[in-house]
Order: sequence, then structure tokens, then C-alpha cells
Amino acid sequence: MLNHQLIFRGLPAALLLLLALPAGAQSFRVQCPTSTITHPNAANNNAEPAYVGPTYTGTSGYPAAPANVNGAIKCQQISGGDGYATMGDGTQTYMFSFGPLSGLADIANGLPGTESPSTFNTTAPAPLQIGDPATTDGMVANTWPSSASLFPLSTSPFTYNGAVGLANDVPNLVSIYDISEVGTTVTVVGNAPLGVAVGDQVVISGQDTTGYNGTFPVTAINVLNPFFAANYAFTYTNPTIGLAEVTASGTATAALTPRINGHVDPRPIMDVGVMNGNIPAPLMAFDEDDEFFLTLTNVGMIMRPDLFEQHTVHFHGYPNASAFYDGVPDASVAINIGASFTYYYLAPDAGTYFWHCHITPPEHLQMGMVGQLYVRPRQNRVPSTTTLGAALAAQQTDLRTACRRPSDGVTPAVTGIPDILCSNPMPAVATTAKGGGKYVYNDGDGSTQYDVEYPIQIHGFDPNFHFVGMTFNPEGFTDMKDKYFLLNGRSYPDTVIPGPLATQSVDGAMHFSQPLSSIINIPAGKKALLRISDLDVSEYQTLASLGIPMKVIGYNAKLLRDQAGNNLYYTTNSITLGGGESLDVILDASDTTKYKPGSVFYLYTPNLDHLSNDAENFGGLMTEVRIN
Ligand SMILES: [Cu+2]
Repeated sequence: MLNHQLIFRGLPAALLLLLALPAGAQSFRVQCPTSTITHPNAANNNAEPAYVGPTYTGTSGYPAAPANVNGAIKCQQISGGDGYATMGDGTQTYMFSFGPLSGLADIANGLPGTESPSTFNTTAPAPLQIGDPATTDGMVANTWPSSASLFPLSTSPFTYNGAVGLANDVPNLVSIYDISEVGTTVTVVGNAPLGVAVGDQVVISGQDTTGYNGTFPVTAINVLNPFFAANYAFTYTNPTIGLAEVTASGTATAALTPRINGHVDPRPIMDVGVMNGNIPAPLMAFDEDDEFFLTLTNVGMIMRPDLFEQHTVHFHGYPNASAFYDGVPDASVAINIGASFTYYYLAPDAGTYFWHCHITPPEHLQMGMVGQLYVRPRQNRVPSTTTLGAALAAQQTDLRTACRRPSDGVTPAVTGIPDILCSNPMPAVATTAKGGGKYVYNDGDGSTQYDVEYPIQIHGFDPNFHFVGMTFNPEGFTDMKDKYFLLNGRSYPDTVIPGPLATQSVDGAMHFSQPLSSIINIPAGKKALLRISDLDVSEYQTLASLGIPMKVIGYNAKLLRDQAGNNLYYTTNSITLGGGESLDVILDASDTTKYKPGSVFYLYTPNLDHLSNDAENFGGLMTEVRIN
């Protein structure tokens, strides 16, 4: 940002004029393929199939086709822009931030905004309003926050989880020059190419083409014909036979049916995305073996029209195959205002990660552009008839997932040097535990099983930095000092408000800019997984649990296990993380004599200066663990 100001001071006036010209056609676009090479059957890609064997087998190379199709396709769209959030002392704080542009109803209910293609590739049932989903959910600016009856908010009116902006493509239509049939095969020759593919639905209509009219799938394209080039013609199958040829009709047309292919209407994207930044950034969650298509749409920062900020998505500490989708602007691409870009990720290793914008990271992270993502293990998909040990042994036969330990004794035998970065060695002590549960990692012994999971993201905001960031002043990076400490974007007591927290923005609308509550509800006798990330750019953070011990089972998206297969889990009453670190912690409330329904425990920071909201001497990092 500072760079921009310096550069613009030196630009010749003529160039500034050029930059002020209106942009051409919008280039927002959303991509969510329904099938790919590794997930070839579109009908199977909207749910996770059971894990019955390794994706690839063999000892070298990358086979052309998977032996078992594992995982599915997931999609998500996010905005890059700005917005406001409310701190625990009531201060409205300006942010550079990401907001949800898919899964809006799920995000409002504290869930990830990651969706299957069948949900993502849908158009909104009703026009989206500025401030949605808060507007449709009935949040009215002048009634808040005076009415306590608003909590918990009803988030039921707004149910749309598709990609904001998706619109049916303008259907191509050509006039038909000639239509004829041999048997049931109809050949259509247009006066121009229709641009169809085999399998597309075409609508034939005309006053003199009775019998031919209707909607049919295309059976062949590039059909040789006596009139025009082959790409003007296609065929379809018509059960009505014996129809006469119609040539040079005055009314007959062939049209593609309207379809979703990634074209968007920019208006709903701007209506929903502008000034709709969230803290934390929209939650993402997918499964090992998935292909994840993440579209970032840069809607611009309305409060800083002097800036031309690009944004990117960087999956931090994530096993990315290529720098192209890594989001480091020097090594890949950055997304301009008014543009969309779809990132592509595979999901090789389960765990808790985070993601952030990689443009001027100290600035954009402090201003709010950071959030969590997590990958569920393939062990969650092991059928209840299969032992977890057998399923993990099957993973050792896939070069992508093998630990390559000859001592594992799996078939076929694993040879070569053990992989010291291996994530999931076979457990030292075999068990007969079977699949069917929820696990944090591919443990092979069921030791990371849990019942309910909660992302616990720790952020910090420096109010001075946010203020000068809003008021066109250069920010003091070396003076950065957080004064608000946030769990899932909220300070206590906001952390124990259920449902989304809304803030009125400068557009006059209420926005769900802090959608994620921090209340940890554990059903009596069950175990909760806390996915704890420190996303603070300036502080170490400590969290303590009073009453329920914390069992730490993973660190920085790796199962705590040595290469001999011994679990290195430990039990503690507090954990400390540096910025960018994560821990997977299980709160075990299965002893119902100790953890009775109705009891409340606390998760809080013993760093007493972090139990504050700027000048207020209470608040900050604290929330409740409730046994239900
Ligand atoms: Cu950014």
C-alpha cells in the first residue's frame, strides 16, 4: 500500500487519466467443475465415498486412472475487500478482509462455507439483498443492539448456500437452415455454428417443424452436410420417424437450454460482497483426497478508494504441489479489483491449517485477512465393518500416502528408505477398533476419535493500526501492538453469544461480520475436538482449560506420533502457541460423574493483559465450555 502511494506521486498525468478510464467488461467468474480426471463420475462427486482401498497402486509413476476413486469435489467462493467488526467494548473496527460468497447460510450458522458442486452450482432462489444473509434474516440496523431478544438470532429465513452471482449463461440460439431425419437420427444444419457439445440439451422450435420440436440431447457434432461447414451441424435422436425435410424455414431455431457454466452477474456479487468482510475469514473444511476449487473475487475496498489493493490466498504450511496456487505474489499471481481467480488444491494430509492473504502480509493479516482451514482424514470414511488398522495398512500401499517403513509388514511389501516426514506410521500397538467414527488423523488405532469439533482461532487487533488504516495514514508497523484479543473474531463476553454477530457498516446495512461463536458445547459423555490456531501477528498466546484436561494429539497438522508408531499425546491444562502455529486438542467429557449436564467450564488465557478489551480491564480471550 505504501508503495502505491509513492508510485502514484511520480506518475505522469496522462497515465493517471488512462487509469481513470472505465474498466471494460467485468471479469468476475466462478469455477466449480462437476467432474475431473481423478473424479470422473459427476454423480459421485457430491458426497464422500467409503474408503475401500488406495487411490493409486503400483511402485512408480502416476497411473492414468485411479484404482479407487477416493474423495470428492468441493468448491467455495470468497470476496476480498473491506468491512467492519465490533469489538468487545463496542468499538467498530475497520478491516481489510475476506467475506463469504458461497455457503452464506452455513457460514451464518458457524459452519464452513465449503460446498459440494450440486449445492455450489445453483442460482439464488430470490434476489440477494445488500447485507445478506443478515438482511433476509431480519437484522434491521436501528433495532440493534438495544433489543436483547435478538440473541440468539434466527438464521433460518436465509437458506441459500450456492455461489453468489452465478447466473444462467445467455443461451445461444441459431436459425435452422435445414432439418432432416434418417430413421430416428435428426440432422440439424444451422445458419451459423450453435457451439454445442455432445450431451448438451438443445431446444428445437418452429412453426413448420412440428414433430421435430422439443428438447433433446445432442448425439454428434461436426456432422458433414451438403450445405455448410461441418461445425454448423449436429444430430439428435427423435422417436418420431418419417418426417419430411424442412429447408430454409422462416421460423425454426435451435437453442441451448440456459445453463450454469461459471458466468456471473456482478451485481449480486457487489451487493453481497462489498463491505462484507468477516473476522475470522470464511471457514474452509474439506476431506483428504478431495479436489478443492476456491474462487477469490476481489470486490475492492470502498473505504480506501486511493488503494488498488490486490489480494491472494495463501494456504499456510500446506503441502501445495505448485507455487502457482501458493498466493505469494512474487512467485505466482495476485488478483486485481474487479477480477476473480480460482485456486486449485489437493488434500493430501489431514490436519488443522490456516490461510491468509499474502499481499503485504503484516498489514493485511493485522487488518483481518486470515482464517482457518482444516482437512478431515480418510479414516472418517472407513466402513464400520473394516478395522482402522487394515485401512491404514491399505494407505501404505499408495506411494502418495505410504510411510515407506519396511517394518510395517504390509502387502505388497514396502521397501526403501523410511520417509522421515511420514505423517501417519502404523500404530505400535495394534487394536481391533473399527471405522464409522470421526477422527482427527489417520491414526489406525482410533485414538483421535471425537464427537463434536470446534475451530478456535486466536486473533489480535491493534486499534491504532486499524484506525490509521482507515484514515489514509501510513501505518506504524514497528509500533504494532494488539489491544483486542479475539477468539473466533470476538472478545469476551461476545464469545459466548450464540449465532452470528452483526455490525452496521457504512452502507447502512447490517452485516454478519463475526459469524463464528466460540461457545464449546459438549454433549454429556462425549469428546470435543478443539482445532486451535494462533493467527495473531504480534503475540504468543496461551489458553488454559479449567476443569477439563486438554489432551494434545496433533501439532501443526501432524499427528503426535514417533516413527516407531508410539503415540506422543500429552495431557495439560494450558497450551501456548506462536503466530501461525496450530494444535489439535481433545476435551474428554466422557466421565459423566465429573462432567455433569448443565455444568460450565472456562477456556481462557492466563496472560492477564490478554483478558482485556483495549482500555476495558475485562474481556479478551475467554469463552465457556458447556456440558449439555
Ligand atoms: Cu489482501
